[in-house]
Amino acid sequence: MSIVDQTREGDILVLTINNPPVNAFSPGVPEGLHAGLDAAEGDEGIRAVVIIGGGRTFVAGADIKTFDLPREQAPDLRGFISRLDAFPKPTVAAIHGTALGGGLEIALACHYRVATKDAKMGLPEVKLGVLPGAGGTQRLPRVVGVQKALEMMLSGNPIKATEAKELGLVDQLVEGDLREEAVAFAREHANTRPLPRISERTVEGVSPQVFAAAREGIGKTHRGQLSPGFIIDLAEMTTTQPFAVGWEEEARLFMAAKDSPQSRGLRHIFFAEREAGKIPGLTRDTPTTDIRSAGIIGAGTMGGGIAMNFLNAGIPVTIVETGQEALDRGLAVIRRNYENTAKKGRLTMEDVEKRMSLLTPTLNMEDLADADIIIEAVFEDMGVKKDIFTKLDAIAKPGAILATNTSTLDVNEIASVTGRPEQVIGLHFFSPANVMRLLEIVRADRTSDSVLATSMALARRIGKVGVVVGVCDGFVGNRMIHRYGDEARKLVEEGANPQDADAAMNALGLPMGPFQMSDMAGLDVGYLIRQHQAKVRGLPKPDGWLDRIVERGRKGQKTGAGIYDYGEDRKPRPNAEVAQLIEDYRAEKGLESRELSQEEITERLVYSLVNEGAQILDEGIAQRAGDIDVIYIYGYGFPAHRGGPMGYADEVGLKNVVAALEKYGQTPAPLLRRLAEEGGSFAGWDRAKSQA
Ligand code: 3H9
Repeated sequence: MSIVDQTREGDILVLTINNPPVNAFSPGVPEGLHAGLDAAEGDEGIRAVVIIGGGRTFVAGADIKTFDLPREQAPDLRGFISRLDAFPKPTVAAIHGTALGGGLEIALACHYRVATKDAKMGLPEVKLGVLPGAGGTQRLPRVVGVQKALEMMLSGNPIKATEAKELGLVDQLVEGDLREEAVAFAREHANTRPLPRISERTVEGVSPQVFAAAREGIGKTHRGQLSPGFIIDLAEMTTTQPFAVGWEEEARLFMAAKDSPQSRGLRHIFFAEREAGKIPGLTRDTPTTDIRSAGIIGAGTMGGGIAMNFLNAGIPVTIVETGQEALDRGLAVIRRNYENTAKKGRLTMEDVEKRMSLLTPTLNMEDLADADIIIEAVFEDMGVKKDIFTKLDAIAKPGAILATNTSTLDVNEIASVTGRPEQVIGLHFFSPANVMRLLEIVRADRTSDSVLATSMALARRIGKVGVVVGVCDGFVGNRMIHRYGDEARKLVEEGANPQDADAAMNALGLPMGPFQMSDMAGLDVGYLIRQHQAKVRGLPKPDGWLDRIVERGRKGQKTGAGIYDYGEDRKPRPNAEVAQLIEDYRAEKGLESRELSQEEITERLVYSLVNEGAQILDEGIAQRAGDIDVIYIYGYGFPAHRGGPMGYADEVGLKNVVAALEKYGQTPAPLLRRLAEEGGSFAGWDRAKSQA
């Protein structure tokens, strides 16, 4: 089997692309396709060409791994597309699986498109910080209209073949054998002339308002990003310029977007997310168990949110509480959440009832005896957790996974009270657990490979991005956020306003800065942790400015007042009393106040994450720097187009990060210093580790 097979079906030539797993347009594919077109052109007996994908899909687009190659070495998708568009004999794209990015662009340059009913097609380039660069911005609006094309290109989400048929993007849906029907279709249209070329169509009657609205929209959905604006400009050109002009401009803007740090960041995240799913030592053959039922202990905010993930995936849940009132309250919250989603039209009331019917409330822990997985989600107290796991050990069936949702406690210690520590794992959901996509999967010393592999598969099934981490205080995400929180408080001691710190992070693209986030999480949580840690270490009672705010009863959003004030709209507003409290605090402690630039604030906050991240890597708590980036994007709102904190540090240059840390009087972590001295990067460290 060659990378592009040529098979003759009488007067039709079928070109099958065989580049598993997703038939990306990698080196070798254009050569194979050109050879096919040469053959078709040179043989009078061939009247039409069908292009089809071998394996599970059509073409998933340009090969993202080739984006960093010099232009002359990268596969020439645009060159192939130009030839396809001008090809003198009819061409038919036969689509199954997905036709994405360059894949859909190939299909759009064909004269006809047929697709299986379950196929999907889209232009997801925006998710990689680029734009459809092989004619997509010029052809899609000419077929489906500007409005729909903008929607598809700006969201990057694919549409189903059935919708594509209604939009005229697909000429025929196929129920039976795709190849056979595509060949028949090609034969039927073999003599049609002139050939229908999308590039020859015109777009008319589009109000300029459409583009104005789209520009306003991306200010909210893609704040600070480059490529969405380019996409709108290019779509607009379809209404004002001939195809050839838009086609050239598209090439120019594609290169500008591709070579931007934003695209490098997003591409890094694309691969990091996929790498995160790979665990050294585990293979496809590692046995997993099928999770058919779940038990959850605790019907509070966390337990309820976790339950919803399972119910959404159709997995029955038994939820346990200690008192009827708490149980009823927990259930009511779940129902209300679902009903609110239904009000927004994203669920039907039938769906709501179906999900609720999968939920069994109980006060009796023994009812968990049949559950395939049990997740404990009670408050953070080692004594309580040990007590629960001792009971679970007696109740749970053999082979059941016993998971804790602890965000800080030692999973090894929790596992030690059971007679089956190999079945114990940490599953750290992030609040709100039904919304946040991150799941830290905490591998304890004795967690079995099978439990780990099952947990990873389960994460995917319930729509989470699972990342494996090791046991330490706060695991990866919270351990880093504690350092960041400390730094944020110090910035305020030195003279910054809380709103300065938040504004710096908002400018970087984080929806919430450190103090907006603390107010949302509840200031009392951090307060209690600090008090507890001081007590355990025999240190005096903490008395920072933030502690004093909490002691005034300002606990954050939930009390309408924290570092900021909150009204009905939940928008933070600076409070004069807090400003005075901070000023008094500085005066009392003899702290000199100075003006801090946004640059200093940004560097100190982000590099505090990077520095702790490097230490975490060195200790083996995270497997890869890319894993840390995935954690920060899905768990803490770090913007993907910045590449996550570690990717961001790579982009800045580790030497510069070390120099900045030293300038601010901080000690760079040994791994960070070493990589900087070697001229290395975190991405390079990940690569070297994966090859070791
Ligand atoms: C483009 O087309 C630009 C043009 O407009 C202009 C050019 C001039 N390249 O996700 P999975 C790998 S931009 C290279 O786990 P799934 C992936 O890394 C492109 N590699 O599978 C993974 O490798 P590994 C626009 C790719 O079934 C393996 O394939 N297209 C590419 O869950 C399996 O992937 C896109 O953005 C690629 N294009 O999902 C589509 N795609 O096994 C991006 C995948 O070593 N791809 N790989 O970890 C996807 O959205 C999903 O991969 C897809 C399959 C839905 C196709």
